[in-house]
Amino acid sequence: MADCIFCKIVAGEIPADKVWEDDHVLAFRDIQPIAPTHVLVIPKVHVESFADVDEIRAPFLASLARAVREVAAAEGVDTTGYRLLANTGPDAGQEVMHLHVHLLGGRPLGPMLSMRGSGR
Ligand code: DGP
Repeated sequence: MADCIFCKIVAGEIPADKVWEDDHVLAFRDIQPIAPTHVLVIPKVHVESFADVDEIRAPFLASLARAVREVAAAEGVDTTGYRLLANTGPDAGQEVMHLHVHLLGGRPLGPMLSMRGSGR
């Protein structure tokens, strides 16, 4: 998609620190890491979010799962643990409208959600 920054990374038009890829999925380091391991795993095809994953776009999901497994092992967080996070839509603060899974690890990650603000 023309104006999508992650599509440009897939196309090689913008540089990225790539750590894993196959025909369907690319994994690269987040430009603003919040943990020692902070890798983004994305489908090469443009899909906005998990809300847009249907039967036609679903084939990348197996690659995504494999990427997570292999990146976690390569980063040495497969035994210590890691968090997968996919911000979806405005309340989650999704900034880049191309589906991406954050793989975070390398330190204790604390509670899943910020304790600030109301839970309800
Ligand atoms: P989210 O808030 O879930 O949409 O996270 C988007 C993430 O994408 C954010 O952590 C920063 C990262 N990011 C944005 N632009 C670039 C870029 O050009 N290169 C890389 N490597 N990461 C980017």
